[in-house]
Amino acid sequence: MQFDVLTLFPEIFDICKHSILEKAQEKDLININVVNIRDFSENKHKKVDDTPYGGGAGMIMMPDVVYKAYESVKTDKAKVIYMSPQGKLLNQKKVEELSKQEHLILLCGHYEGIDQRVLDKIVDEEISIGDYVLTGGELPAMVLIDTVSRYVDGVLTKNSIEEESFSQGLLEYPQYTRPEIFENMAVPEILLSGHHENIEKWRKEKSLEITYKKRPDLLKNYKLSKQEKEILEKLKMKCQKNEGTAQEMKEGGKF
Ligand code: 4GX
Repeated sequence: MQFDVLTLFPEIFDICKHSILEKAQEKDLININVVNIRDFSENKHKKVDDTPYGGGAGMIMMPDVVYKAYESVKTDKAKVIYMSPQGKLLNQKKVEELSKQEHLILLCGHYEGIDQRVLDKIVDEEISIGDYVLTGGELPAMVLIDTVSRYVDGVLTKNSIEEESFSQGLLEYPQYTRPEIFENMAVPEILLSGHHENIEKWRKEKSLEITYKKRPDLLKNYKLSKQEKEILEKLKMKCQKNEGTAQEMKEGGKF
């Protein structure tokens, strides 16, 4: 999968040269090409921004420079994404959908944004990573590359995506490793039993419990199996008995 990033701060993307993204690039599963928009300024001072028409604070990135940067990487198959708080919120479903694209061009705005005309001309989709304001689109573009790359064939082992409960709509169960006792706390006994069926059942229960307690909203979009419904009913009963957690559950839990 090809990622081209258009940015005024290419160094930020050095983060991609580590860990899983580094290995994915070495294996040619993904390619991350970072383009410095400033290289396309024909101005003798390499100017890339100017004051807004109509007045107001800050600087706006000029359309012609951004357009030239885009033209240097565009292909017929490319999808252009503009990272912006006005975009549709990124979620795991969107991530999976984007991973099916061959070529993404990610446009990162800085300052007060980019001249609307070039956005109208080249952007296919506007995406936000959350309802807060950042100083630029670079971190959002990194988040998008990171999450989408995990879905590209060969980047992760097959199991790690399948087992991941979030992609199935639930939160993860807790994990443990050596030592067996840490600060007087033992690893749950069942995990030492070697009984795979019971371990699976325990993990499913924990996933459901954690989702119910921490993010009950996720359960609204999750189709519960008969067995899962039973587990959840038991959980609810347990919580009603326990006054302390009951309040916590009442606040969030509707299903
Ligand atoms: N999820 N930002 C874009 C530049 C900008 C300024 C004004 C339009 C108007 C963000 C987010 C985000 C900050 C990236 C502002 N664009 N991007 N940048 N949240 O906050 O994606």
